[in-house]
Amino acid sequence: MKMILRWFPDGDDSVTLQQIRQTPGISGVATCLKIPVGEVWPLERLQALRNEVNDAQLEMEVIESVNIHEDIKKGLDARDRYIENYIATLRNLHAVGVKCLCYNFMPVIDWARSDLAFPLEDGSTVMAYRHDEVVKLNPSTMADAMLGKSGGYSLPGWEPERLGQMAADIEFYQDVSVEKYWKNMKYFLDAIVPIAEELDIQMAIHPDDPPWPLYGLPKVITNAENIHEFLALNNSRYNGLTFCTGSLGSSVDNDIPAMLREFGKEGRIHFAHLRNVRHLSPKDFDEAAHLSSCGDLDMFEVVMALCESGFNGYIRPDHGRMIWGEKARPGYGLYDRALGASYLLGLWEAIDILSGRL
Ligand code: DNO
Repeated sequence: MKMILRWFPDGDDSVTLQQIRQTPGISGVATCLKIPVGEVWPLERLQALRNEVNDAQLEMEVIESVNIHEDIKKGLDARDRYIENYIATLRNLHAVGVKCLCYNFMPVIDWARSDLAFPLEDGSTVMAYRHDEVVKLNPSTMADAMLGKSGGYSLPGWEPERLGQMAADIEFYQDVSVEKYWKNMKYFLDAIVPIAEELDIQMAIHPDDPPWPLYGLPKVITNAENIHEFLALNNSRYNGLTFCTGSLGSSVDNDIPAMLREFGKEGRIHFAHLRNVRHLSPKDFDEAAHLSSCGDLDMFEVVMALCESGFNGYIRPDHGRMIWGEKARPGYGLYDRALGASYLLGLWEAIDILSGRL
C-alpha cells in the first residue's frame, strides 16, 4: 500500500511538494495536467511534471484524472477520435511511469455540493450537500455557487471549458437511458482496457458523487449492484475502481466495509479515497474529518477491510476540512488531509501488526 496526497501543479495549489514530502508516510502524489478535455496530454509536459515531482523525492505513479470527452459518454460518432486521443495519452502516461489512472464516467457533472465552506461549531468549514438546495440550482447557478467559493483555485470537474455546454448537455441526457449509457461505457472500456493491460496501467473509475440521480442524468456507479455490473462490462483486472468511501458512503444504503471486502478480494480496487461523512438525512450530508468519531463511517472497519483483502494499491486521504485558518482549494488544504493521512497510516500499521500476530 502506498499513501499519497492529491496535488495540483503549475501554481494552482496552496500546498507545496516540499510540504507533502515532509508529511510522514507520504510516498507520492496523485496529480494531473490542465489540458482541455479530449486532447492528448503531451509527453514533454508530462516529463517536466514527473521531474518536478521526483525532484521533491516523491513518486508520480497516479494520475487523477484524465477526463473523458462528453462525446464518448454520449456515444456520438466523434467518440472514436477522442478514444484514440485517450489511448495516446495512456501511452505518454506509461512513458513517464504512471501505474494507475483515476477517471470518472459521470455525465456532465463530476461532483456537486451546495456549500464548499459550510461553517461547523468549532470554526472549521467543510463541504456540504443539501439535496433540496442542489436540485433548485440550474447548471449555471450551480457553477456560480461552486466557483464563487473556490477561493480562486480551479475546481476539478468544473473546468471553465465545460460550463458553457452544461445546460445543453444535461438536456441531451434526458433521453439517454441507463442501458444506453452502459453501452457507451462498454464501448470505451473495450477500446481502452486492452491498452491499459499492455501498458500495465490500472484503470480506476471514481464512483458517482453524490450516488443518486440528479437533474435526470444517468448515474451508474452508486452501489454494490451496479459496481458489479460495471466490472462485468470488461472482466480484466485492469478495469477497476477508485473506491471513494466519501462518495459511496454518502448513501446510507451502502455498506462500505462489505463493499471494500467484496471488490478488494476480487483485486479490482486500485486506488482508495478515504474520508468520513456525516449523514443529516438520507440525502443530506456534511463531509467530515477522517476519524471514525467525526462521522458515520467506521474507519477502523474500512481500513481493516482493505487490509484483509490484501490491498496493495494507492490510498489518499480524501477531502479535509479547512482548519487553523488555512486558505486553500476547498477540500484540498494541507492540514486536515495531513492529519487524516497520519490517522489512516496509524490504523493501517496497527491492523497490519495485529493481523500478523493474531
Ligand atoms: C473530487 C474528486 C473528483 C475525482 C474525479 C475523478 O474532489 O474526488 O473530482 O477526482 O471524479 O475523475
